[in-house]
Formats: sequence, C-alpha cells, structure tokens
Amino acid sequence: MTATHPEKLLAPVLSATWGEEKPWTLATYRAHDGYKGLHEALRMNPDDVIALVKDAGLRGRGGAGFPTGMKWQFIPQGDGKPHYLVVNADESEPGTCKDIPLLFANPHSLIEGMIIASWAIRCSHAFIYLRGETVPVLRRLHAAVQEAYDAGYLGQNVLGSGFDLDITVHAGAGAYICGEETALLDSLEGRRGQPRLRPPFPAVAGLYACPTVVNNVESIASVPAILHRGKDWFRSMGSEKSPGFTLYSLSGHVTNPGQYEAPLGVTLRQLLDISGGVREGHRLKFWTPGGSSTPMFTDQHLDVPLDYEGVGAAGSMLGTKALQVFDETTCVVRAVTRWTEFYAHESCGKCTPCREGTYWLVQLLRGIEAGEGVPGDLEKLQDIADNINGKSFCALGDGAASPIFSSLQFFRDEYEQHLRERRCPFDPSASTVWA
Ligand code: L3W
Ligand code: SF4
Repeated sequence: MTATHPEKLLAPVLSATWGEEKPWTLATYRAHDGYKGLHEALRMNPDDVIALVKDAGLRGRGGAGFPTGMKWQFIPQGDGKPHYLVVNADESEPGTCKDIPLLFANPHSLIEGMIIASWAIRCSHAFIYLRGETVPVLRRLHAAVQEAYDAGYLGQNVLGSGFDLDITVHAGAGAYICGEETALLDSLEGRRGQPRLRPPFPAVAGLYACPTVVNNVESIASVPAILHRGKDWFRSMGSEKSPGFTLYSLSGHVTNPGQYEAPLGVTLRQLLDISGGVREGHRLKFWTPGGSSTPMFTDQHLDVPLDYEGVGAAGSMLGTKALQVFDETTCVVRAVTRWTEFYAHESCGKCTPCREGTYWLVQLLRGIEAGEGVPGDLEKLQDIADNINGKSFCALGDGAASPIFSSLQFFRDEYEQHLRERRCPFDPSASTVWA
C-alpha cells in the first residue's frame, strides 16, 4: 500500500504510514502518535471537543463538504434518547477510491476518530457501514476493532474514563444508493435501502429514529490529528473556508495513478505536475473533480482550486476528490454512456424522474454511440436531464444529470459528429456493441 507525498504539496497525515511494513497494526499506529488525540479528547469536556472540530473548520469528505463540527452540534443533548454515530464506508462513486485504501492501510485512524466523535456526541454504540464487496477490508476492520477492544480503547470504561463504547462493523450488500445517508440507515436497520425524506435530518431522527451523526470515513479519520496537533496546525493548510489536508484519488490516463494527500485548494495541474502527468504522448481531454456525479471539466479548468470556493463555486460540488483523467483517445459519448448505465442500474426506483429518466437517457446514449442517433436526440437528452435535475428525491438523480449537462456544454460537437457520421468516430465497430 503506498501513497504519494509530493514534496512541494506535502501533507501526509492519513497516508503517512502507508509505506511502512504492516501499517494497519495498532503497534505501528501507536508508534506514530496514534491514540494521543483520544487521550487529549478524554481530558476535555465533550462540548469543547465539538467546538475544537468546528473551529478547525473540518468539512465532510464524503462529497458535500458539510461542516463536521456543526453536524455534531446538531445532536440534541439531554433528550434521553440513545445517540448513534454511523460511518459511511460504502464508497461507490465512480472513480472514488480513497476510503477503502485508507481503511485497508490505516484502520486505527478511523477507530480513534470514532471514539473521539462518540465521546463528543455522547454515543455508546457506533457503526461502520462498509461496502460489502471489499471482504479483505472487512477482515482488516474486524481485526483492528478487536485490537482496540483488547487495548481498552473500546468496551466498558474506555481508558478509565467511565465512558462506554461499542463498535459494530456491518457489511452492505453492494448497492450504490446505500451510500446515500438515509438509505444507508434503512439498510442498517435491515430494510431495503431507499432514501428517506429529509428533513428530519439524521441528526434529529436517524438510526432507529434516534439522533445520529453520519460521517464519511475520511472525515472521522481526520479528527485525531486535529485533537493531537491543534486547530491552528489544521488551518495552516488549505484555505479559510476549506482548511486542512485531504486524499485525492488520481485515476485514468495518467502516468502514476494513486492517492495523493495534499491540502485542499491545490489544482489538477499541480497534481499532474508532481505525479508524472497525462500518459506519455497524449494530452488531457476532460476530467472530473469528484467522481462522475460532479461535472466533467476540460483543460480550461486545470488551474481551478480543488476546494469548495474553487471547483465548488464553479457550479459543482468538490465531491469525493476522485480525479478521473481522460486523454484525447476517449470518446465523450462512450464515457457518458457508461456512467449513465451505472446510474440507471443503481437507481433505487423510488422516484419517477430518476427511475424513468435514467432509463431513457441510456436508450438515447446507446443509440448515439452506436451511430443510430437521429436529429433531435441532443435536445431530448437535455430535456430529460432537466427533468431529473432538482426534481428527484435524492442526489443520485442530480448526479446522473450532471455529466449530461457538462458533456453537452463542452463537447456538443462530438455528439453532433456521431449523429452526422452515423458512427462513433473513435471506434467504427461501436455500432455492433449493442446489437
Ligand atoms: C442537519 C440540516 N443536518 C444538511 C447534513 C446532511 C448530510 C450532510 C450533507 O450528499 C453528495 C451527493 C453525492 N440539519 C442539514 C444537515 N445536513 N443540512 O449535511 O448533506 P447534503 O444533502 O448536502 O449532501 P449528501 O446527501 O450527504 C453527498 C456527492 O456528494 N458525491 C459523492 C458521493 C460519494 C459516494 C462515495 O462513494 N463515498 O457515494 C459526489 O459528487 O452525489 O450529492 O449528512 O444530513 N439542516
Ligand atoms: Fe431512488 Fe433515484 Fe429517486 Fe434517489 S433519485 S430516490 S436513487 S429513484
């Protein structure tokens, strides 16, 4: 397991030990200041822990960037109900591959973060909802949780503090929609995972209708270092509104794909510069900042800061920082068709705009890709995407519409070429693909 620590953009925190032998063990984690943040937190009042995370400015790393401390603060206190912490480890967004490597290499950063978060929100039972296909990660998590119990970090009277905490690791059954926080909660409760109406948000009525914090793996794993090294250290990286370090996943037509841990606000150009760039002999055609649910960008956007004021302000969410890079050999229509097939397959079917709309998008796109498109198809694509976006029950619908909008905006000529030439200009045999 390796992560790249480019010298100029150096910010190895979560990935600092990935190059070590057996970085996942408690011994390695402790040798690198592991569990010091927890000792610090247990000396503090829970409300002061929340205030510290809020002042540090940590924002959710799962896609939406919601302030983590604020989410913790929403949990009502003195309400007499159990409180729950649920970690969303159902990483499934196309191109996104940061939480799974993090859990595999450094599971104790998550476990320590969960204990700190549970102390802060007064929770005595926390859950990890893991993408079920990742069986080796499941085994590693089970082993790490057991190590934490054996060391007195979990169970009754954590480190003699009088605080009790259990962690349950749950493996999902492989549905993308269960990464949506409320569908995840339904699934965890044993039901078919489908999104719930919000509000009420999980902070008010979440797991078993009790106040629940749902956070991404990387968000929680970032907490111990804030406790141990302080908010000023965290704020010394990134920008005022998007402080700190984060994991960028670089994939696709690049020389050295992988995880790059750097401050928020770096640009794709900087990341390409230190990672060997687009594969030799080729040039960048398009890329996504945060998985396929964020718009596709082009070489015009190479210097846009990867944070909530840069990419986020350009009509996109930063998303999961899954930087998928495509060179000039890629057919845009083909790439968008594959993504849209994914969304149609993963649509949970609860609401009509997404269930029906993604189906019809796929029919149109497959026709265009195969050279069987007809005049008016692009207007239909736009119209269907307009009827999904903002009119669906959850964010999956908006995510499905996103690549349609941006590809029509930046690469309309390529769609028109497919219609005009009645074939895929990148692959003349494509007309047989769906025969
Ligand atoms: C209490 C309020 N809580 C908001 C909470 C809310 C949630 C968080 C963010 O979708 C996106 C999605 C993906 N009182 C609150 C409140 N909250 N207002 O804040 O909420 P929201 O609705 O802005 O986003 P979301 O539903 O969490 C996340 C996109 O990220 N994405 C990433 C997907 C990533 C994966 C993966 O593989 N890890 O699935 C990429 O773009 O499409 O739109 O906790 O409860 N008033
Ligand atoms: Fe289900 Fe799609 Fe509607 Fe979300 S937008 S509730 S995934 S049908």
